Amino acid sequence: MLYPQQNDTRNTLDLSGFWDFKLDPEEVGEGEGWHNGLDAPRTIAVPASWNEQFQDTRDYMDVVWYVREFYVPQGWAGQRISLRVGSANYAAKVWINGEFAGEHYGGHLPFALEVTDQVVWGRPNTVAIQVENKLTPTRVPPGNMGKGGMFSMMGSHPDANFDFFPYGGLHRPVVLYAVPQAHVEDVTVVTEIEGANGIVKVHVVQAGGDLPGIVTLTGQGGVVQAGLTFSGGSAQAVLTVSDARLWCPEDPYLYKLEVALTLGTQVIDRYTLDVGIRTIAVQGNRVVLNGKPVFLTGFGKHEDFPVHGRGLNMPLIVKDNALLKWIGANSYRTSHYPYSEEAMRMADREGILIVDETPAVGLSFADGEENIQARLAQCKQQVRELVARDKNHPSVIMWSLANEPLLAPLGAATMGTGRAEPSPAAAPFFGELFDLVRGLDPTRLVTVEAPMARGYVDWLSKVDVMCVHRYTGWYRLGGQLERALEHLESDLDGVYEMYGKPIAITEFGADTIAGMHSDPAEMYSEEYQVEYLRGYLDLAARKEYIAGLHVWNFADFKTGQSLVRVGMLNRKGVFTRDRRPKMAAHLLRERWTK
Ligand code: GCB
Repeated sequence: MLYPQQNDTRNTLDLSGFWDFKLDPEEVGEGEGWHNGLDAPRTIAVPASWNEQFQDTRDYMDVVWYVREFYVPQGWAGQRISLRVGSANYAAKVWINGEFAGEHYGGHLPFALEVTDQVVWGRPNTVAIQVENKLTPTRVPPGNMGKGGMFSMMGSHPDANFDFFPYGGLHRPVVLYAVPQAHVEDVTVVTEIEGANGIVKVHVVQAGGDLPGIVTLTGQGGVVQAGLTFSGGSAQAVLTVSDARLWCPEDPYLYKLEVALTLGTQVIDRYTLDVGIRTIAVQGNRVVLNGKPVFLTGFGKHEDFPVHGRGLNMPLIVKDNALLKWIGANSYRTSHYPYSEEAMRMADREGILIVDETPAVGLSFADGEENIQARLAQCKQQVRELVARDKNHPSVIMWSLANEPLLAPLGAATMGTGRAEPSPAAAPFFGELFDLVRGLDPTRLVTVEAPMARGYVDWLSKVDVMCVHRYTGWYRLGGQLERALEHLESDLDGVYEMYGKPIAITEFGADTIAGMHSDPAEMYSEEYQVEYLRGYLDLAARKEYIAGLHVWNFADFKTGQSLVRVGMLNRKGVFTRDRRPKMAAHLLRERWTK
């Protein structure tokens, strides 16, 4: 799943802008032919969530239609044309000129449909996209789970099994793109280090032809080239870069890789890629980048901003990366779903280490085999699509297969009450996902974020880094920081004793209302957030098994309405939703930029 590219052999046409838009709560659109055009539409911006663009659509979770026209440029004649949707949340169906072109299930990951035979030339084309964002128990992530739902307990509205707002819409650009008949279909790059040399292994898939190719790597140390001979549509090359300049947070150096398919001296297709030469591993208690220990500092984040909702917001990506640098963070997790490809490219450029998470948040194992299997099928699809999309980003160091799966019954898992036996269904479920991801990508680390179980869980020893979430001092022992930290220490020592793996505390935080102060510190005040975070940082500094700290959250973010989310916000951000620092941001900066 290559990112569409514009160069001398390929073209892209970004269909971002104003689209016609209409709600279809009765789901009559397909029967009434709305794919040919909308009667009395309103105007909506793409990319963006629909929820905050109008007053009456905030909680709308059903079917909508997006329609617009486009011309195919004359210069594209003879090329293969596809329509690519960066992210349609949740399910999408696409029509071109009234003819069904394809569909996709699952938000956050791109899909492309070849439409060469459906487009017309010399007059406008119509593209219609039906998007639907229902919250159902069999989706990943799930919603409307009834009594087993984590947030339904608090009467959260909309009834999602996670706290971030379930935005809907065309969240990332819709792009029309053209490639030559014989073209580079896929490229996979794996890097290794041998002494001072970088080894760049390139695997290329060609479609629509059988041309020879050439792969060129340019950067510090000069130009390295190798020929590509295809057999059965695929070819490999191994390039050695002497005295390689390695990619790392302090020096995120990117080499330029070009793959070209050639006919004599003519280049028929070319595709270029940024390549960071780096390795990632776990050694003992440490995460090791290029053979050197790296301590993860950073955050869990969200794609979230007023009005845009979850829509691609390029200035915000730039701003957030600048704030990450300012505060001394070297990493973040794409909680709780894959972020935009633009965000991943920015991380490559800025040297930010990414824990790349699938959309599997709020998984339950208590609602029967049929539902569990339905979710497993989607988790597998999401792992495949995520690895296919992000496999070449040097920034991506770890795959996160899920966030807080409820391995044990809810009460037992979260509060330590009742029977806490882990659900037997979770072991084969995650067993399959581990096998799948390790087969697709043996080069990166893998984790499951904070499985909610008490006591030892056998299959968890498959993770490379134990990522734990702790709200001791907030949801537990709130307001009693001293006791909370004592408790936390013995709790973490216990986890380390059980698994013997490096531990990263990948969520810890306290809701904080910007501008609220108290002395002595009390919950919700800026002082309390500072003391809480300082306590965790000090503890982590004493524990050599702790390999990283991700504060929850980088910024305040939109949630559903519930008793625990004042003003529809999770306020655990160290920045406000509009990116103003709270006192805690200065504390982290002081600690992390030293
Ligand atoms: C968690 C979840 C995260 C929530 C957070 C909270 O454990 O992983 O999605 O936002 O707690 O603030 O309650």
